[in-house]
Amino acid sequence: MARPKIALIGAGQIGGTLAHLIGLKELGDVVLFDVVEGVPDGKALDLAESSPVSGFDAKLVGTSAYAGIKGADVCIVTAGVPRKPGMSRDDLLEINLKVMEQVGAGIKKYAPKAFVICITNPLDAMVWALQKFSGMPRDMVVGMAGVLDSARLRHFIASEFDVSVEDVSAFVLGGHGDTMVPLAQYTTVAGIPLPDLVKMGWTTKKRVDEIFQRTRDGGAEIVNLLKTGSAFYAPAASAVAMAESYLKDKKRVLPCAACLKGEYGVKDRYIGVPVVIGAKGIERIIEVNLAKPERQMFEKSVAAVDGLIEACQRIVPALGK
Ligand code: A3D
Repeated sequence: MARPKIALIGAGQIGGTLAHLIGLKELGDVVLFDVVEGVPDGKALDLAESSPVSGFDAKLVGTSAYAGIKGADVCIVTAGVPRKPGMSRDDLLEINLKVMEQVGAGIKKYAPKAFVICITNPLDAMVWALQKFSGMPRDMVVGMAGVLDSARLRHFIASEFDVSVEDVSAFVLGGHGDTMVPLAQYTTVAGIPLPDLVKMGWTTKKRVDEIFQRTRDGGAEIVNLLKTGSAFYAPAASAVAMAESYLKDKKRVLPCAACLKGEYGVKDRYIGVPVVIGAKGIERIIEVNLAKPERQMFEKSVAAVDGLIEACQRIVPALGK
């Protein structure tokens, strides 16, 4: 069977890291696409030259022509600009919306059957716009944010308790921004929920709240340290987990920005919720019970995403139809 074709639209920090991880995991052949000529070709060649040493087989090519993504099975979109210190994700909206218009048209024309993972910020609005611009089925267009936000929380919890990250699971729901909602009762160490660990004296409620806030600020913490650009290793690893679940029909349960059709009382909005990703794309949206304070935080998060969607519709009125 031929290897799957994975198109990476945007060959910057995340795009290059994605290509490397996809090669190392032998998930498929990679096409790196970018508007800056030479960069995708240079990264593809450099990575291809690493393959004999690392011991993986994958065809890696670069292109600045959308025809290069023809027939891709998966498209991962990072095209656009990242934020700088002092900027919020929402400050990127106008410029990245124009980029989504071009990317949506390119995917529609050359890879209409692909499973599309959007990473470009502000995530919940960009993935919504990308689905509209591409006209692709909603269950085949998904946003990466929850896997990353949950991974940050898992890392912080594992460090706090000095236990393996493998034994920590966590769910961070809602929009990918300051209003994201970490769920204490669904954050567990070897199945023991966080509130029980507080009762057992492993930590305090105050400390849990600090860790939750650090998770919400996780992106900004890295932006402030790097000074130029934003996080890329963990975002790339998170998107690869989603692509792998689709390509191998693993049916993993992952928090992703999915287009809701009434679940959680939300319609026609992309928002972070647990989903099952398999060969049919988003195969199921899981509606978990939210306690009152979490439900209120979730609704605040949805309202923040609504504000971004309205801004998109003001810039491109056709999106309002
Ligand atoms: P960067 O290294 O700047 O790469 C972006 C690439 O997009 C550059 O190589 C650009 O040349 C390219 N590009 C710009 N316009 C176009 C276009 N019209 N068509 C094709 N390519 C284009 O950024 P990055 O890789 O660090 O981040 C990419 C995006 O991901 C940014 O919007 C970030 O804010 C976002 N991001 C999201 C998360 C989430 O968790 C959702 C995390 C980290 C970064």
